[in-house]
This record gives sequence, C-alpha cells and structure tokens, in this order.
Amino acid sequence: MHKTEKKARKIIFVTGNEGKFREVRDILAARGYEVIQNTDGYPELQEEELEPIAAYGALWAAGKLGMPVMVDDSGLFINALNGFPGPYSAFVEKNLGNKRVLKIMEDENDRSAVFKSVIGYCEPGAEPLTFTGTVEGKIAFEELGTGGFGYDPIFDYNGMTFGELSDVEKNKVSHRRRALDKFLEWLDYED
Ligand code: ITT
Repeated sequence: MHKTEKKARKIIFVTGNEGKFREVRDILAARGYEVIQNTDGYPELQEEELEPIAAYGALWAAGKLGMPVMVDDSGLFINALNGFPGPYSAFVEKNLGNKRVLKIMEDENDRSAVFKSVIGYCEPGAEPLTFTGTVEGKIAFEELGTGGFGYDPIFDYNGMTFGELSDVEKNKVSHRRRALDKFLEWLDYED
C-alpha cells in the first residue's frame, strides 16, 4: 500500500503554523512532492526532547486520519538559558514574544542558540519515524527583518537574522531544511 502512496508523491502535513507549511511546501515541491496542509492538530506530549513529541503526534494523526502523515515539532534552544524555551517555544512566543525573550537575554554574553526541527512521519499501523535538523546561531540584540516567522527576527545566522533572509535563502540552511533532507533521503530510498 505504501508504494502507491509514495507514487502519488502527496504528503499530508498536520500543522496549524502557516510559516512551517510554506517552508515545507517549497522545499518538498522542489523535490517533486506535493504537500497538503491539515489543520486538525494533534496532542503535544510534555517532554524535554522534541523527538517523542513529533513521534507521538505523527502516530496519533496517522491513526486518526487513516493515511500517512508528517508533523514538524520545532523549537529554539538558548544555551545561556539552559535550552529555554526549547519544547515550550510555541507557548513562549505566544505569551512573551520576541521582545521579552530579548529582555531576558539583555545581560547575557553567551548569545549562542540552536534552532531544532523534528519531522515526525507515520503510516497507519506502522511505527513513527523522526528526522532531526539543527542550525546554530546567536540571539540578536534587537529584532531585525520582517521575513520568516516566529523567532526568525532574533535568530542571527552568520551576521544576518533569519528574518532578514528571503524564504529561499532561509530554506537553504535552516534546521527545517536539514531535517527535510534526511526525510527526503529516506522517502527517495523507499520509492
Ligand atoms: P504546529 O504544532 O501546529 O505545527 P506550532 O507553531 O504550535 O505549530 P511548535 O509546537 O513546533 O509549532 O512550536 C514551535 C515554536 O517555534 C512556534 O512558536 C514557532 O513559530 C517557532 N518556530 C519553529 N520553527 C521556526 C522557525 O523556522 N523560525 C522561527 N520560529 C520558529
């Protein structure tokens, strides 16, 4: 069965985040996959690591929809804050926002941070798989740029924030791109 699914080269992506969807759609389109957004959501486990959250979400959504699905659980891990906001990134973005994060970081000399994206993929009745991508950068001192979404304006990668990059430029180097490269390697191998 999953051979037929693969040949259709359509992938259901369960996410309510338009920014993630846009990036995943563009990256996978370039490799011949059509990504269809599903906004039904899934329960997010409370875990310190993103992998079990993505794995459970994909398993749950595949069971509910009865078809292969992917999810993307991601987060920003700031070293000076012991990895905060990490798995709480969505909550922090919604309730504090970039300005408050910058405020917390005001007196920190160690600005290093890691963006992480974990793609969870599951076919009904099978075990979920995860593919992890990371990118290292620095927390900027102010919000810069209007591109991307979420934490992009405060994540400095080699002297420019992700918010200052076009989607095309961000998609060449991002944590999401790196996770999707691993996912694509697996998908293409399975074909
Ligand atoms: P779904 O769970 O519906 O996919 P979400 O926005 O709740 O969407 P997460 O639980 O994975 O997603 O939370 C990740 C948070 O980190 C969220 O606030 C995102 O906006 C932010 N984030 C993830 N990837 C990002 C990126 O590439 N650039 C900037 N912020 C990002």
